[in-house]
Amino acid sequence: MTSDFSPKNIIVTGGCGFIGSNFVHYVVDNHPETHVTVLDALTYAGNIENIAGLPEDRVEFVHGDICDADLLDRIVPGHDAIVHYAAESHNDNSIADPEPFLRTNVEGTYRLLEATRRYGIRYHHISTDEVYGDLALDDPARFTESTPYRPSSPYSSTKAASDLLVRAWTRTYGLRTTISNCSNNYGPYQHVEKFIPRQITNILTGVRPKLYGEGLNVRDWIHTEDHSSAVWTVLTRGRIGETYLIGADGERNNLTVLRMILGMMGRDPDDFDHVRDRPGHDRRYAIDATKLRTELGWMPAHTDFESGLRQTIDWYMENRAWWEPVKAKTEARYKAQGQ
Ligand code: NAD
Ligand code: TDX
Repeated sequence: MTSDFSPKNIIVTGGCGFIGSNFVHYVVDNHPETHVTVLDALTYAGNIENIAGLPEDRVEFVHGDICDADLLDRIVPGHDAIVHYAAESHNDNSIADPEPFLRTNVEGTYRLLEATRRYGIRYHHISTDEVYGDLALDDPARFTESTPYRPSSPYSSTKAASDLLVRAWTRTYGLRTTISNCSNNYGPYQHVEKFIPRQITNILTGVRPKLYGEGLNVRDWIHTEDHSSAVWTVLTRGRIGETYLIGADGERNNLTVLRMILGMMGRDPDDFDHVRDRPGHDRRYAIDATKLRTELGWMPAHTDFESGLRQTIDWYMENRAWWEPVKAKTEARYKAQGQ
């Protein structure tokens, strides 16, 4: 039995990041009865522009840290749910310096769970398929909700730790929580440190795209709007204490995606550099979203990856002012790492 929940006033942590801000837009566009309070520390990955122009009576912005328990005591009362997106999210950064990942992803989740416990509200936890480690390229299997946790990187191990905190707090203190683990997102507002925007903006700035190793690693791509509709579905109709995997059958290897980008931007298919591989690089992620589809009836809308990618390229071409200020710094960081 699924339970129906109609949230009126939610806190979205990390609502100025890539996926969080897309979720805020999704709620504003599709659920007029719901007010959103965005809580975001505006780290290097957060940008207030991502939620600029949204109606003030629908969205309130609070600049702050999820690790700040006093701040949570001030803002959580009066809300009926927390949807927790805030995180340090980039694997390469976690390899270079794991510490902020421990703080935000583990301690931050703990602080939010404690606030949830104090005020008795609902909590939805945003997580990743990377908690399950990786699959062999020729393995017919995909991840399901019962796949054992086997994270590989500092990033994914802190996300796994945060998922386990949610489960423990749910069982021990009876918190009303749900968890979703999603595959690789693409779409507008993604930071230029990530694979797809990095390659698009490299081409736009005259830098050759950079492929790690041979580029045979497989990622399971989903448009970020489909992630948003799935999270809304789990928040409002998911069973308390349950985990739902989110994916849209979008497996492709990195070389294929890069060649699609090169082709769409009028470049030669070999116009890129192979660079140093990521240490511990996960080979393949693949999601089986049967539970979400059959139990809650969710379906993705963006099933054509090619047209989603084309729209994403257009977005980066039309929004240079959004990414140009951080591009050179991001590439300098990669260059120092040999990537
Ligand atoms: P992002 O790096 O683009 O955004 C993270 C946001 O969190 C930023 O706005 C940042 O300012 C904020 N933040 C960071 N530390 C904070 C703190 N201590 N207090 C308050 N705010 C803080 O990340 P993203 O790619 O949008 O990922 C969002 C969530 O989705 C993460 O939990 C991530 O693990 C998860 N996820 C991401 C993907 C993906 O493909 N990017 C896939 C599955 C799950
Ligand atoms: O320049 C690059 N060249 C390259 O070949 C970069 C930045 C990446 N890659 C490869 C590494 C991965 O195999 O592309 C693939 C995708 O890389 P990322 O965009 O860094 O994503 P990934 O490491 O797969 O993790 C993403 O999906 C799961 C998100 O960043 C995580 O937050 C999410 O949990």
